[in-house]
Amino acid sequence: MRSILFFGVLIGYIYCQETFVGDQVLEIIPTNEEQVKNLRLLETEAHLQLDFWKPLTTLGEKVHVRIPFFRLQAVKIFLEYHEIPYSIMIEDVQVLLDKENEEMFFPRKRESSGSFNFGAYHTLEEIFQEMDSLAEQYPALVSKLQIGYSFENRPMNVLKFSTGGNKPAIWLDAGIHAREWVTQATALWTANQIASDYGKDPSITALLDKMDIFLLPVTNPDGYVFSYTTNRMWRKTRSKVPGNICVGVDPNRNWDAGFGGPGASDNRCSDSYHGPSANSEVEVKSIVDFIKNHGNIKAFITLHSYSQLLMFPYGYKCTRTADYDELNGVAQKAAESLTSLYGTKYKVGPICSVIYQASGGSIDWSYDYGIKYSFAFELRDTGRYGFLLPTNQIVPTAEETWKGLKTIMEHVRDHPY
Ligand code: 0X9
Ligand code: ZN
Repeated sequence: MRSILFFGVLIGYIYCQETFVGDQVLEIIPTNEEQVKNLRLLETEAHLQLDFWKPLTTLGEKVHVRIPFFRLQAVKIFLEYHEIPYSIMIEDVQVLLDKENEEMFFPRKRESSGSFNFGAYHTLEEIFQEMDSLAEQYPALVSKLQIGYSFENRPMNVLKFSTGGNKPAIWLDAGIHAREWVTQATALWTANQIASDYGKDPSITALLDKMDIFLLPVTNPDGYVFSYTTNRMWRKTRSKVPGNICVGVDPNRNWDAGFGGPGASDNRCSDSYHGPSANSEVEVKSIVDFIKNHGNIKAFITLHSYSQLLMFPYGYKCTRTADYDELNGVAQKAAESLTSLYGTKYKVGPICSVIYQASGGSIDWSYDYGIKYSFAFELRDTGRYGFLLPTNQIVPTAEETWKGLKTIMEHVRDHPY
């Protein structure tokens, strides 16, 4: 029975899913300006269909790029001709995908207890079911609200953790980029943790006695479904414009913060396309409206992967905010606490210096809107698996991230403004 099921799934997968057989992810570290220049050239060659997992920034900074199998030879010849050193980070992307699929299809539910398996990547439906079940299980603390619909009409489901009334609140979202699967999974684990810690963990109890938490585990539901069913490497939304072949907008270039500036693309086909106008993506607009209507959000935290970074504004410009010292202090403490669990090292700093200049990002908007405690995490790993983090790392990632989140939340709780 099991094997029939397995082959059924496998055949379905072969026929529907885009394959990445023979695709490699290369790590390239440019060591002089000439190499940077040549890499920029490579970047602009759309026909090569290069997928920059970690884009080119400056001299000495790592670049991670997935190269389709049929372009591999040409790209390697180019790199060798220009004496640009590279190494193979992932030998065959499809091998990792096959492993992920194998892990996914069987142990999604713990068969004996029937309870949710947090150490697996779930379908959107399963995630929504688990959110409902948390609200059922903890009716005095957890409720579900819908803040809007995605482009393809999927609900934007938020969990509210509240001991009553409308208190000042913390906003937490994950999965704005579809393929960053460990973030949606971490958010769900976190939801369960918050609910079960209330009344047991004095720190979370004190937090929830003073503040509410809003958690949006799947910010880009259309993209998530598409990455699950069709193209595991999908990043953007799935919005369509009539007459245009390229689908989707990078929802983390679509916020009204330096919109259309450096680090965003005006090419519809690019993975960092900013969209026709700020808030053009209904998913982004729904969050903006919710935050504005709420009127009392004190922290805005967003989960991305990968790279192991804890960042704060700005990304659209490279100047320090007035709150640099405080935000840097909190982030350092949070990263220290995160590292204390399993030794996972994080880099801390403003987006522009830690990762790259990028405009239209969510936490820049939230900060400029007046939400001082605005942070972005880039969860595990640093490239060994990249977006294809094995399922056995989901729970450890969530556990360590929780340490960091708690440190930030405690600071927010104890520093009202
Ligand atoms: O480029 C991004 O949007 C983020 N990196 S990712 O690899 N997850 O795509 C960086 C986010 C920085 N945050 C903002 N620009 N607000
Ligand atoms: Zn991201």
